[in-house]
Amino acid sequence: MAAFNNIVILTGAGLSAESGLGTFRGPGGLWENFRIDDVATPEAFARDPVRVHDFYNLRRSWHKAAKPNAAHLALAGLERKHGDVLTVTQNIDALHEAAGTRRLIHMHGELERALCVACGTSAPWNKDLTIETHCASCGKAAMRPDVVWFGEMPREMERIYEALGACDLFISIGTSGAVYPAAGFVLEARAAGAHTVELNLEPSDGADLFLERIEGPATEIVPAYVDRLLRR
Ligand code: BJW
Repeated sequence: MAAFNNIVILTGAGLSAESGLGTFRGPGGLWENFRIDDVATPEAFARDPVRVHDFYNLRRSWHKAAKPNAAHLALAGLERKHGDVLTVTQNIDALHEAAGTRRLIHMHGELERALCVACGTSAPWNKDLTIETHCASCGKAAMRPDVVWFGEMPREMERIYEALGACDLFISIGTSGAVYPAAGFVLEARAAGAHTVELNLEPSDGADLFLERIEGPATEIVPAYVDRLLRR
């Protein structure tokens, strides 16, 4: 059993890269072909909802073909064997769930949910969304992807900060550290006295803030790290 009691794991797009889902930043990232200001802000949706729906419909179509990879499976195994693990993902895909992770927070929302702007109802949704899609609850055609755009409040922040304040191991995986508040979690964990580890293809923007760093593809370094943890 691992020598740590309370583990918080933060994941980002790099975790799902080897499942065929693109990252945002860097060469070949989504932001090379789409402008943040066109597709990932509430103002963009107000200005041109069709363009934003097209972006997320495309992402939903990629998502249908994606399967959890060895890193998702290793993290689900860690939760199963260790117990006190909270996974906080910035990813809107459902690959953690598909791998078997149960204690999970989607801080940036979920691709397979739709949110009614008129009545606030969030519901599972795995088809294309359009400006004509009606809310099953209030009947209005006011649906948007249930995701968190720039300038919006990420989900379940109170629960996340509480877990960070009580953790003794914080593991950050496949995230560039470019987006807040997630990029600041390492400092919260450090303030709580936790050991902090970054597992990433390359050093993130906040790499120096971590006490331990391992570089490489998630499907290699995550299963190896989890094995090591469980053997301690
Ligand atoms: C691999 C790999 C492999 C590749 N193996 N690794 C403080 C300072 C300045 C600005 C702000 C600030 N606080 C807030 C802001 C504003 C803003 C912000 O952060 N702006 C920045 C540009 C600076 N933040 C917000 O607006 C957030 N809201 C907010 O702050 O509310 C107020 C608040 C205040 C206080 C407390 C709490 C709240 C909302 C942010 C919403 C982000 N939304 C997006 C899009 C929506 C979802 C979607 O469409 O999918 O979320 S943007 C996009 O970036 C997406 C991601 O979740 C997020 C993070 O990206 P991620 O996961 O890190 O991916 P990449 O591509 O950046 O990095 C991938 C990494 O993987 C790379 O390092 C690769 O090397 C690596 N990699 N292959 C291992 N095989």
